[in-house]
Amino acid sequence: MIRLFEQHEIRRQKELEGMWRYVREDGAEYSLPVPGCIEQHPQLLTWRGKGTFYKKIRCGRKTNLRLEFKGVSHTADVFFDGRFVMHHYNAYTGFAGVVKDAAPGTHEIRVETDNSFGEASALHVPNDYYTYGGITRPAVLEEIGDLYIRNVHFTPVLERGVWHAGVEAEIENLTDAEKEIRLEFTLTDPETGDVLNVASGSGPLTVSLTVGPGEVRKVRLKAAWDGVQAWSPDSPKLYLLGSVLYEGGQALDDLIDRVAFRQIRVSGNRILLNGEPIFLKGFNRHEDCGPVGCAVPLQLMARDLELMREAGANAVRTCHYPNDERFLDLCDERGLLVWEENHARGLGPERMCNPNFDRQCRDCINEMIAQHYNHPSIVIWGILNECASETETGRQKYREQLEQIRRLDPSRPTTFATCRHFTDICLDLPDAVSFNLYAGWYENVPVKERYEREMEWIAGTGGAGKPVIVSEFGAGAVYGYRDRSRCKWSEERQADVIRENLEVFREDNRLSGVFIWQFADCRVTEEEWFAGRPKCHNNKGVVDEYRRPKAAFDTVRELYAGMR
Ligand code: ADA
Repeated sequence: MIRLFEQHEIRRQKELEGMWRYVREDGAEYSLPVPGCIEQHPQLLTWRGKGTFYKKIRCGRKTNLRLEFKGVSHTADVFFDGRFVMHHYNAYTGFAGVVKDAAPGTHEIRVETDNSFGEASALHVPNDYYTYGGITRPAVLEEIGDLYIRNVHFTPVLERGVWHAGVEAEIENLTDAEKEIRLEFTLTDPETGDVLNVASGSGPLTVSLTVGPGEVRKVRLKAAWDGVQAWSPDSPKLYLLGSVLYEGGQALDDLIDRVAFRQIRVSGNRILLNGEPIFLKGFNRHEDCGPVGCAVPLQLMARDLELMREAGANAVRTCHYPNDERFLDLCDERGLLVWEENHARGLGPERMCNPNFDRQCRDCINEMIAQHYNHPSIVIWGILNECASETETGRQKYREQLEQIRRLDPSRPTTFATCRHFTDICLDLPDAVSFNLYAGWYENVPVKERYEREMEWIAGTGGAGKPVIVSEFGAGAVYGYRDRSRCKWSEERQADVIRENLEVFREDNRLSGVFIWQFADCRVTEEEWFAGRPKCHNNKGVVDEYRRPKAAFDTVRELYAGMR
């Protein structure tokens, strides 16, 4: 399943799930599931490198084909019948390409993949999580005509108590001729089937336009709608935004997305959702789940959200990369608040100066925002977790990336999680200040004291007066290891550390949110210092990699329940 709702009634869409042939660079052959991680295969448990996926598809008639991959780890070159279609880097964002005039009959899709580390890859590096390999998220094949809708963005705004929304669509003309078209946008309540009226009149919102030969044309409209119900964590009301493209009265193409009316902004040191302050009680969550690796299926995503809810959380941070859209769809439906961030973890000044760093970050941000813009659950964009925000080189990159985000989406606040305690020089740049603090774990000091020093320091920086979030805190425990001495790695010690932290944070009105590191244990790369982690896992999950709750799970449940 690609999304949690149908995206097309006109365009034909087929998911390319199933078994694909996979040939490793040394010639070894396998049959592997898509979506899936190569590491699921017993002979590929720790294998890293190049490999090629093959799939035969059938075309019933002559048509243009749009091929979309939601995630390939981490570099992909796609070919159709041997012809190059597209190149993409980064496992955590999708990409698409068009093959014009495919003939009826059998065709071959070939995807050359590479998940190795090296100079060409600035963001996928040995890290405190695992870079799996394969076609790890769904892949889709669509039949499109000569004109199609590439994307539609929906921006809700509350103006003098009335809900308006900006609608911005991107249309591509694949022909050599100029085309006259009409676009129609409708909002439907998915539960009742009722169509919402534009406040200024009845019927859908429409616009006529000309699209030049080979042009990608953008069009922007704005309207107020009647009878709108706002989206909030308690009442996550969603609507279907249907966009239809007509040429000469004939419906050629459509795109349906799910949208909602909600507004998020920062005022002073508060984050406001529809004008009301919110407090984020969250978990950091990696996409990683025992034997399925990062290719987490829908039922396990849903289970993760059930467990988070059971623990009393209302928020999740998609550390340290954009997530599978089905997870975001679930958050939209359940009213969970999401901090989504671009892909980068712990890159020092040297790695930030990799010649590919800027471009790969820019692409990741462009794709993350283009693809996830309409999710109401995303309330904050993050960048560059624990990178070199204490250096001038770092500052320039933080500034550029935050500016890029604001250009693409001024409707959401921004932040980044810093660990450059007392040395960070970038806290004036984002809308909210976030810091990772491991008092009681890496720093063997009382939490209260350490936290107060941090807050005092922030108050004297460019971050003063902004909302403050503790973006990470926690401790490690090996599941099942109980010890009455409460020693390191015991479940007891982890529960103690989390308790001490939450007891301090819950008393402090200055905070706008806290995110426990982390929801579930995840696999780490067996290289550099990460190899020292017990079981080659980051064991700070309050559930283990099989989602078995540790003692800390109940501690979180108890303390989150009593927090505002
Ligand atoms: C950092 C980092 C996380 C994780 C954590 C830890 O704060 O942001 O990705 O590595 O530390 O467990 O040490």
